[in-house]
Amino acid sequence: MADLDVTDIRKDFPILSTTNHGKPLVYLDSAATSQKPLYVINRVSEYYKTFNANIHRGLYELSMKSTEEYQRSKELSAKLINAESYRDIIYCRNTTDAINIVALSWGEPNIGKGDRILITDMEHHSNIVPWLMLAKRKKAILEHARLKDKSFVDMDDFKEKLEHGPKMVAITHASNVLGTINNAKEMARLAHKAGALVLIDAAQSVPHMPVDVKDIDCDFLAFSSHKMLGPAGVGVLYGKDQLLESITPAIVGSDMIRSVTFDSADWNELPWKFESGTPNMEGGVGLAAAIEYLERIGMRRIREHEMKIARYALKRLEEVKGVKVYGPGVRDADKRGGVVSFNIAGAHPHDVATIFDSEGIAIRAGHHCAMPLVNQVLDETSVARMSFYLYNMEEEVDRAVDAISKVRKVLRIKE
Ligand code: 7TS
Repeated sequence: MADLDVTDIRKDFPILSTTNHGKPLVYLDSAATSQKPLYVINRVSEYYKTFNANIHRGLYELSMKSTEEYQRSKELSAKLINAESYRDIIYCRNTTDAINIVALSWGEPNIGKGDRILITDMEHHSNIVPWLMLAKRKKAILEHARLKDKSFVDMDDFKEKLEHGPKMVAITHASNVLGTINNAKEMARLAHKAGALVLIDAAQSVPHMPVDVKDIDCDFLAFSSHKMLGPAGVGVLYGKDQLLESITPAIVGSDMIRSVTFDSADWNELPWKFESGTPNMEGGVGLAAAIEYLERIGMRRIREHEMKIARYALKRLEEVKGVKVYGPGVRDADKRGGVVSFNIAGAHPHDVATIFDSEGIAIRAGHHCAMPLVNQVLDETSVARMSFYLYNMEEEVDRAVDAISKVRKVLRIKE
């Protein structure tokens, strides 16, 4: 497989030629949100300039064009994750919203007193809090599978907790702190054997690697457009057709209704029954462009590139004294994505991020919305994190490693 031509790719992203504090920008925070190529920017602009109209409402050409393009976006999303049909693709606001839709629409009528929900110790708040609140409302039990080597889900513990018979197993496909990529297929197989439904938080996997919902055989899967070159404000919830058919939406009104009287209402067909009110039409059109762009490059090649750059970063950081790296090590680089969290002995991660910023380098520091993982498992209050995407280069890792010396100098940390 040919390597990515990153120099060429970078030309598509105007922001990557800007400066930060007078230095060429090094953007290493794509796990928070990705940058956008001109192809996406222009497509959104074209939407506003040439076919902006509300979908499913107008009997005029503009509205038909807008409806068609929105529908096409769903077809592209379905194809990207190998879903059977656009019917199984619900657009919402983001991954957080998608998980909340499941916790409310499926969870409210299906979870009762004493029922169990199983997550893992490496979840983002978005895949903890909706379940925690549901469990509190219903007097249900939220369990979490432990980690092994502070890096991987401990499969013995996971299996043991499956024996408690959870009704829902909700797991992240890729951790936004450790970089670990979980074996979602095997975890889903085990969870189904134990009688549970399976939700995959794919916020950090769909943007970076091929993901196949039929192969994983998950019941639900969630991801966000803004982390995969698309506009913010669009999230994707995939669900198995029959399951979605059987669920009553929790949020109701507007276009999701088929018929209504003062006494009753019934729902539109899938996927529209889960989309109440005017959706983010320009966002949907932008996401379609993002998917086209990603697929033109190829998800497998993007995965290979990120694996290479993460391996390079791990190796470079290993050489620096006093730097602690979290998650799978270099030897397990094939089991991790392009997220590398680290700390420098004697330096608070917020100071690290501020000094990196003065060098033109954007990284994130904090608990990364995974507080139970960072505080209780890693035993840290905060970690610094570099995260890579298809437009990052090894030279940028070098600049980040050089910035560590600057951190030491500014904070007067001895070697
Ligand atoms: N799940 C995972 C694994 C995530 O990394 C994130 C966002 C979310 C869910 C929520 O996505 P949203 O689009 O609904 O916000 N993660 C991060 C991050 O690592 N830094 O900023 C946001």
